[in-house]
Amino acid sequence: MPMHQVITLSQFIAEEQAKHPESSGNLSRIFRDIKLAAKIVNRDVRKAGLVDILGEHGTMNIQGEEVKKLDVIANDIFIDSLSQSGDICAILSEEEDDFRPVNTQAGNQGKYIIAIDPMDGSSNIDANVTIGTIFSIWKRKSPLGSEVTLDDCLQAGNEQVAAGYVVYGSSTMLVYTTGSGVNGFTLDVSIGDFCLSHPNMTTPPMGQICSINSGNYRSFSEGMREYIDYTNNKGYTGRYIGSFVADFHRNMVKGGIYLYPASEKAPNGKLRLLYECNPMAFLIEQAGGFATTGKIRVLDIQPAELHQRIPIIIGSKDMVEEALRIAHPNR
Ligand code: AHM
Ligand code: MG
Repeated sequence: MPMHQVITLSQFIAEEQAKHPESSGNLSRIFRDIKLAAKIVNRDVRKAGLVDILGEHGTMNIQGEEVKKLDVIANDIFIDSLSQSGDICAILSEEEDDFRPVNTQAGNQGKYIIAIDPMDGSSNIDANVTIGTIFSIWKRKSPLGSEVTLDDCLQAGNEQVAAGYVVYGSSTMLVYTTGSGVNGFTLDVSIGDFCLSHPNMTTPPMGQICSINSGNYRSFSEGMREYIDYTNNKGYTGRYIGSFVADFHRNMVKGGIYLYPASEKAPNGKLRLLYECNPMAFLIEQAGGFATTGKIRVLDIQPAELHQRIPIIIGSKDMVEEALRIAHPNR
């Protein structure tokens, strides 16, 4: 693409905003902060094997500083950056027990709440495997100026105004939706900016990839075991990285299905509704796919607690329907 045709994330967001003159620009400022945090985390991910970052959380590095693990570093970076703009009133992080009210000194004027999984797939960090960051944004219900409440934080996924992820893979990409399609931006390290590389992303209705931890096969329900047998007989390709962002991104691009069902070990599944499932469900629906627990559309769930886990089946529409038909015939 000739130089003059490059569209950066900031330009793209400004152009999108210009289409909605009534918008206040708050979301654009939040995206500016996400972009900055993603670039800083990307820098740290790219040197994750080096001494300052590797090592057990709590031990000292050779400069006598405390070593922080990458998931703790990513959490700190995103929280610091997102606390800056004044547009956010609370941050929920998968790394923290409770929600964190921010901008309280500025009079609780933030309109938005953001949930983040700062470092998804963290068990893969030490093995140099693709990891990611996931985010989900919605509006508070309580009046501006008042204290943010738990009720503000526990809203269904269909209330999201934006969601996205950053995937730190062989290149780093930021993919997001604000409810009018999905767009992907690749970090061009030579200019230090995210550039539009995947406009209007859609997922094929049918694919060939099935992503599931089949090590849990024996503790899945009979229906789920039957579905896995079916996919094997059909000759689907098994691909499972164990980083949700990476598995999701590949499947969205190529067509596929990701499942983390209930098992004996994880009776409610493993993935978290607010930090992982809702944002990815919003993205996949915007890309033409679907996400369900097996019983209910993910985006329709009323959350009961901040760290709620749910079973999830997500991906290409026809593949999700196929899985529902076989694994959950009586839903
Ligand atoms: P994390 O947020 O602590 O990294 O946990 C979530 C991860 C997902 O990224 C991944 O799909 C899943 O856990 C893998 O779990 P398992 O190792 O049980 O298959
Ligand atoms: Mg995660």
